[in-house]
Amino acid sequence: MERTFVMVKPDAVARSLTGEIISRMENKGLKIVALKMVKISEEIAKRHYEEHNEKPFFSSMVSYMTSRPVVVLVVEGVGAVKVVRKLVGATDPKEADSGTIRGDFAIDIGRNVIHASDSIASAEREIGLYFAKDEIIKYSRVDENCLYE
Ligand code: 3AN
Repeated sequence: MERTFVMVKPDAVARSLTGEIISRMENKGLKIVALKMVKISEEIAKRHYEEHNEKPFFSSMVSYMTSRPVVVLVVEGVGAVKVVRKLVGATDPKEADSGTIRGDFAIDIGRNVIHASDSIASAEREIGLYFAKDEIIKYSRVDENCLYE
């Protein structure tokens, strides 16, 4: 089983899209193993997006990410990193396929409703930024025998 990190971004929380976005992951067969609402600090936002710190949009992105609450999750399943990225769609919502979360609910790259880790290494780093080890819960979905061969 693989784990990935997901954030329902401030725009999506403010638009009451949290339930819809989480439902798409649950319906796919992924298991939520950690979840909380947080208002992130500037320090965490800067660490999260440190690879973009030279980009022109960095400071406006950090102020946006810290302006309102977000919902952070750890999601588990076979191939979870890739599976969630496919559910999320392309970074620019104008390019994202219909049927994906960004394709269906966003139009502007600076308000693209969701973040999901792009690799197993990023997932480990990002999970560690937002969650303590004891916040990740082991349990079974009752439909696991139907979801997996
Ligand atoms: P993804 O979130 O799909 O992994 P990244 O890592 O390239 O995409 O970008 C991280 C975040 O930076 C995006 N989710 C988006 O919110 C923001 N971003 C990327 N490019 C732009 C841009 N040109 N203008 C504004 N924000 C951007």
